[in-house]
Amino acid sequence: STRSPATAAPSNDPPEQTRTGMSKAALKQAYIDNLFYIQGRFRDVASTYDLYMAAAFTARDRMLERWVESAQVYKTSHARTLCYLSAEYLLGPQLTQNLVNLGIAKVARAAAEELSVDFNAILEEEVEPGLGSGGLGRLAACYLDSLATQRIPAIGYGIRYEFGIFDQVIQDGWQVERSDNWLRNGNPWELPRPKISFAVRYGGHTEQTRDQEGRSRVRWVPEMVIKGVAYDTPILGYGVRNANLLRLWKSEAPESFDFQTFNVGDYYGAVHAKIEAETISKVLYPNDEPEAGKELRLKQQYFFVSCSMQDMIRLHRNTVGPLETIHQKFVVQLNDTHPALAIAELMRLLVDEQAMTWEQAWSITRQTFCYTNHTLLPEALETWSLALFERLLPRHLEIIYAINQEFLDQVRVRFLGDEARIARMSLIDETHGRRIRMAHLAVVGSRAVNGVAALHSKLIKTTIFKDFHELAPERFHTVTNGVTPRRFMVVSNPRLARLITATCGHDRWIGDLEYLRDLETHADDPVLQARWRQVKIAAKRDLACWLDHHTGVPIDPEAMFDIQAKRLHEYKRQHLKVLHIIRLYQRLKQDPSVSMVPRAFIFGGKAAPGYVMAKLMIKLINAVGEVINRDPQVNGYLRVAFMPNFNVKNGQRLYPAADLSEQISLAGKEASGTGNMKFSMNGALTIGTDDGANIEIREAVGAENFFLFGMTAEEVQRKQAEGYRPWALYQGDAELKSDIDLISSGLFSHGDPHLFRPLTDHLIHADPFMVLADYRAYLECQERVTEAYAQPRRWDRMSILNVARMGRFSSDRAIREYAERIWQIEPVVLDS
Ligand code: NBG
Repeated sequence: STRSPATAAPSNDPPEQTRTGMSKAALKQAYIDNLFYIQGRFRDVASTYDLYMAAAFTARDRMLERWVESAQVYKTSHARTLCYLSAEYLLGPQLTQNLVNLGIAKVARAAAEELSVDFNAILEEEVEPGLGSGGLGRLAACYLDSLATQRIPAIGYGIRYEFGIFDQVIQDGWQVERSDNWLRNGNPWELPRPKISFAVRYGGHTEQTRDQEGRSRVRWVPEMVIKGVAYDTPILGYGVRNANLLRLWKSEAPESFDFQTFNVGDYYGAVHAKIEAETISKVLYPNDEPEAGKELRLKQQYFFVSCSMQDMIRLHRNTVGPLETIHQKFVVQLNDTHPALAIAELMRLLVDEQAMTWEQAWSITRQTFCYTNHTLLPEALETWSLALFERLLPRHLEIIYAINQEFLDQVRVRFLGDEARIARMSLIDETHGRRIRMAHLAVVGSRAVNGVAALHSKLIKTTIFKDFHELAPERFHTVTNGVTPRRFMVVSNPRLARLITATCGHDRWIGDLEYLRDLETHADDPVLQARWRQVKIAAKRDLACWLDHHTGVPIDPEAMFDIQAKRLHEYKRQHLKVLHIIRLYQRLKQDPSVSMVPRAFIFGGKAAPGYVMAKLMIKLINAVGEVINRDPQVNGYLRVAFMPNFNVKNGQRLYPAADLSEQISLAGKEASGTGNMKFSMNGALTIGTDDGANIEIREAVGAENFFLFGMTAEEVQRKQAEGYRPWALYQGDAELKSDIDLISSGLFSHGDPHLFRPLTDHLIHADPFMVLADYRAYLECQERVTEAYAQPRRWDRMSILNVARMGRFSSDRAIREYAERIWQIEPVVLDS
């Protein structure tokens, strides 16, 4: 038997399995062992942190077994493999998720409890890797889960930021950012791979040379060389033995960091160079921060893309061999344009370093890449100033010029003499002081381009990529986003998961969400409805308790929980929600006897640190909340709370507790939305515009189970073309006017009429996201919500049907669509 530092009940597993056995006895023994050998602690003196680490390592040992097995099978079967390139992965806490995917969530909890370990306290201890800012990064994390679950061999490549998305605290109603030092206690889920590292070069110049055969070649003489080191995190699938790899790169100074490479004796200069190298993977830039002057961000993008492409070539060499077939072995998916430089980098590696001809390299590259667009907002479309780009990546600029020339020549032949079109399609924007258009590079270098919801995919073909669509319509696809039901149902809402399993008589829905349909026939069953309501109220009680503790706002769990949680952005229109709250407030003040369904308005979300208007919106929400929550005349009916630091962990507290999900972006602006899916899967009803995936959710759940309001994307376009005049709307609607005027009166700002003026003035005079145009429709729709909520049985039925019909919004479905229609990758089954 094993040397055992402490006694647990003897294991039933054979001795060789004590390290990875799944029985309760084996888990207990492993837990005690890990506490001893990894944390150097015995039970009595172990802190919650020690207990968490021991639990994490106990899970990890079991994951590694599957991971190594997967790697072996993938290697020997020469499986076609996906490389998912993303600057962001918003993973969320790992422990429960991994236990669920190992299939030992229950037994592990029981084992911990037998050791008198408070499992919930351990979970609270876990710090989440916030390596993303919002939907895009979270989507990448959901896709990792589903890639493994769908048995698609995949590597996720990204950056191991030392500081993830900032932690948000609310002070005096304002957002204050705190750095997110998520690695300070160590990260039990990652394995450093110091031997997997690549040199990454920056700056300098290029030289024309000739190789032995006399062919002309380009040599890049960089000014700075750093190195990227791999840190691997295993990603388990659910209900399968497959495990995939998330490989994140950390930047370091190269080994040759010594006094030779720098001026002899310049010790401080050498240290400075080391710091500069380490800075590259230091901090995440939220993707809604403006690019201007973000030289470091361009360095980051190139850094991870270069390491990843070099790694891909290395893996191909190790397994398959001839470079000419690399596009048969690998397909690279670009998660937005942040990794689009990979196209130029692969060209450089093939042509300059592997001596391939340009034609062959381009043919391989064009067959390797696929690109997903995630936004139509012009300010979010990445461009880099040519001057900056040239200074940092002189060779890549030449490559981009060459790609552009070849491409534009094709366009010229196809559309004779249409020079305006050439200018529009060029990879270089000459109209705003020469800039490189990353989206154009991504489209030109990819064989498939897709949007993330039906409407969005239609819009990219008619707006930003119209010319490209006319040139090559067959390249455009659509894949509607999805989210993983493991994390967003099983992990975050165990009560609901249990009820669904009991009602359906199986838990197949966890691995195939279409099985939720089995709930449909029970939608009118009063017994299920009663239980459904109990599950919801229990989640609401948990959230109310958390909010009371963290914000001091007491909330009645019986109230309708009306939640808007997402990044703060004008296009998402949190201020439209605020106008609704103010309207209800005024109605109650004017007539205290008016009948009203009690509502708790709960917000959550971070604003980009430099986005002044978004930060003012946070202040406004809190300011309105302060007045309402303090006013005994209304606070039995209305409560407003702002959940600080909305991240994956806190999101998991919100989704189960929502009655109403607010998805109120201006039509045409929200590419898809994924929070909309998470809420609906947890039984919230949606009030939403005709935007993004809302449209498909409404189709799926049935129009009668969805609260639709507002203009369509077409109406928005038409109104904007006609000339939109918010001032007239403001003047023409007495209630709207008085709601806005109440903000500017100073009521919510201790008498200061100036504080919110930038916001109210902007609404009245510009209103780019047409809050005023949708205000009336929104209020009317909210009346319908109130009416429905007042009929509990009707509401329960709608809620059950929402969940029952959400199968389509599993990320498993999305990944299957990518695999079949875009990647042409087959699942690899591991049998044992
Ligand atoms: C976001 C969109 C969301 C969408 C996610 C995931 C960016 C650039 N885009 O609507 O705003 O759900 O991507 O596709 O973050």
